[in-house]
Amino acid sequence: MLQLTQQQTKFFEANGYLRVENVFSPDEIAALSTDLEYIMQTWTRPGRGWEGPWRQKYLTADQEAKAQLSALHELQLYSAAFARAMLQPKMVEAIADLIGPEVELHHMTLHAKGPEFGTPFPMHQDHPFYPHESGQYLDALIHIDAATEENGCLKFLKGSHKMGALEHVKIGSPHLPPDEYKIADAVSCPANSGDVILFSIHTIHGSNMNTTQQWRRLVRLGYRNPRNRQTGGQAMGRPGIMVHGVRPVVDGVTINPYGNWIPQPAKVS
Ligand SMILES: O=C(O)CCC(=O)C(=O)O
Repeated sequence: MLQLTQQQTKFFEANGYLRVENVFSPDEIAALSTDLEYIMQTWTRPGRGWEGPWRQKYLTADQEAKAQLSALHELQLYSAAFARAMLQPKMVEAIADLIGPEVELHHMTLHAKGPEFGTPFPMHQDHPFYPHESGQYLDALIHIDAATEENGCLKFLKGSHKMGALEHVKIGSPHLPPDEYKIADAVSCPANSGDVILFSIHTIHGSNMNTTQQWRRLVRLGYRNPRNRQTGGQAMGRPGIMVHGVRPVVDGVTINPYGNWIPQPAKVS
């Protein structure tokens, strides 16, 4: 069943991103929010966020010293509500409309910007973090909290996905040269709690500091068409959960459910 309208699909194809409203119900978000509070108190410690020379361009010395981000990978390992979220039908069907019919989860990551000094993100593509052969890869940002101009909503360079994979500065976290790719040229994409923003692995994006008194909590899920082979980076070689359709046979891809862990042979006494 198609989840997206023709107009939404066209917007995504032209701009490389799309905000889909009310994907998660208030009850679903309340369950995710409660579990996230527990996860953040129990399993994460705020850190400085992404490093690199871009920080001097984006932040004053005081902000640079105080900037805070809490991040954690694979929240589905910590909470059943997040395990359900990765399969949430409205979200997964919207993704299948754009890159399917087969869709495989690649990863899930929390980005929670701390209050008052919530770390910004420099302009970048997600491609250098987990490069794939084609653009048949989408990131989905579940908005646990509303994202606004003041708390650091996402900002996109419209149509930049059409440029394909770009060379990034590899000092600290991969990012694009701040003088060439300016956050001021990007379009803000504020969103409400429960909305999902979809964007291509090639879309250039970033976000400003969170200057409000509350945390800004977004969770990113990376989804690919399983025919799109990964060439390096995070979670390389790890098979993901199929969230839409069935896994096709893909040349060069072997499914090793035990990842890189090789069981030791049993001891014979
Ligand atoms: O959370 C943000 O503000 C930015 C997230 C981002 O850049 C990403 O997920 O690639």
